[in-house]
Amino acid sequence: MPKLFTVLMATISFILMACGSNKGQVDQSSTPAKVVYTQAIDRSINLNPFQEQKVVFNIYSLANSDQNFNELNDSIRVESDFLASINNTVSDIIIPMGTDISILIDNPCVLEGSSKISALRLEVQDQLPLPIKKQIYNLQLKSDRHLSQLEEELEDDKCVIGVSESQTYHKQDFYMDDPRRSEQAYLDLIKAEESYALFDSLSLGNTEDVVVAVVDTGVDYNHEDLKNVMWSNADGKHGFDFVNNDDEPMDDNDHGSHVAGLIAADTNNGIGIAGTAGKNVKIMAVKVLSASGSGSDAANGVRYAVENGADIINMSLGSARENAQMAAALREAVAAGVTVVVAAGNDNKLITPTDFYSPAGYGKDIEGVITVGSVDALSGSKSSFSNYSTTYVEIGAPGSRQGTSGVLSTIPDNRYARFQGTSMASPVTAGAVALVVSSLKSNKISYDPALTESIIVEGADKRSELESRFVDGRRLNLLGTARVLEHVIINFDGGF
Ligand SMILES: [Ca+2]
Ligand SMILES: [Ca+2]
Ligand SMILES: [Ca+2]
Repeated sequence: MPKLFTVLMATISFILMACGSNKGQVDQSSTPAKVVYTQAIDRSINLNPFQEQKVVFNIYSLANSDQNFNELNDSIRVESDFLASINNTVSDIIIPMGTDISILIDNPCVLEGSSKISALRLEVQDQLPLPIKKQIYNLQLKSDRHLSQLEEELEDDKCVIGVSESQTYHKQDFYMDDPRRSEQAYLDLIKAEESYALFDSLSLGNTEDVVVAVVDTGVDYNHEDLKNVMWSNADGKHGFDFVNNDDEPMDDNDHGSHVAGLIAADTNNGIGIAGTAGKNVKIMAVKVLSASGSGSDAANGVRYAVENGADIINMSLGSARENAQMAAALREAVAAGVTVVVAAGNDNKLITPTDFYSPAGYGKDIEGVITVGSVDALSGSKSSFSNYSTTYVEIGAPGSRQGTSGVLSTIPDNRYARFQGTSMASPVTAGAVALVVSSLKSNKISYDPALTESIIVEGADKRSELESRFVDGRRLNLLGTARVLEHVIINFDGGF
């Protein structure tokens, strides 16, 4: 596997960071304007929204999850928050036939025969009452209904406490149907599954997609466990190939596909592995490294990702020298609101101002660029190959597994393989960042990459065995991250 960091003429050649070609133009096609709906009610300060109004739909969630909803409500779409007009607009919104809805019913009231539940009566009566006083009945709306119609229909019914969209919760069997989940010890080390229920609740049931750009050797966008998580532009392309100057960033090395799977392999789909970030992530493939794993277009790749709407960039690559072009691209990315996660390098060396690695060395001084070293998925200690520094390496994450050749992820042609390196630790961390960004966006919290970085590092474990290796001995912990995130969201006073 390549170990050399090659400097070619005036350009810096980056190599991938798994232990283990040429110039393109930036594709200027933009993503479609995002349609944004505000929520019908501010749930962050109203713990019992049904006290205020009987029918409370999460309009934002419906807009994001339901194509039919968007078509029906096309005429009242807006392209920015319309908080001021929400009270006038929301009752015109049509809730489509087939929408899964939950009705909170006063059971004793229904048993007395007092309910009039008009249009919804039959379906509700088909469901047996449980031995509780207030019970949620789940059913589907049998015809399109204006929100105001629904409100009117239910207003007089004393047995109806509240109506909303349904929400499906996922418990510890969240991952059970990814057949190779049991081989992913790295997800256990970072308490991934323990964290998902909290992340879900913090997202208010929303599933806000975030886009993670994998600036790497490309991605096999046809892979069975990746094809459904690929980002696409208006032309149906999944990114760009700076090595061959085309818009098909297919992976001809294996490295980028492995990285992509660690971030966002299609989760709970009955196939292959689970991704660290679960469901709400799209992968943008930005190919800057050739089949041999090197190239000089990494900074171009960063700008492509920023200009095309990525929320997060992962760079599992590096070069052993400072580079002003990369430094500038990183600062621009962060200024544009993009969080960048980079690998620390695999030479088991102390990073210093003179033994400098790019982009890893820039994380120290740029809030929003996170430099990641590797720990072993079983022992939790620093991986033997990982670079280290208690100032430059800001967190450790699993990138190896003792007794095997690494951590399991996707590689081209529907295959799976174990690789090890800080190249693997970085995307595991990028997956964690994706969960944080998804929750912040779902809660309409304006954030910058510095906040994202602080949530990741504050939530990390401080391990004594890593004290001399990484800043504060930090090791990624998703459950800790979710708890810090909860604190941030509860204390956020910017409103919706
Ligand atoms: Ca290509
Ligand atoms: Ca899967
Ligand atoms: Ca940093």
